[in-house]
Amino acid sequence: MLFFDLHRLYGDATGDRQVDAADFLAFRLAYLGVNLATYDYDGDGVVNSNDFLQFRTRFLTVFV
Ligand SMILES: [Ca+2]
Repeated sequence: MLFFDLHRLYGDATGDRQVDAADFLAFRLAYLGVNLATYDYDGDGVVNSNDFLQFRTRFLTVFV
């Protein structure tokens, strides 16, 4: 039997099931215009304070 464990946690760019400092570094790069798709929470084409609010809400969250 195949089992696929998929998860989606906004902010977890590294895919380790937690939103931590490494993800914050990636968010900062997105804020500067690098890799926008990962952190553009509202899909408006920019990473700005609205997206940061969503990131901050999940910061230090662990997906179990
Ligand atoms: Ca956005």
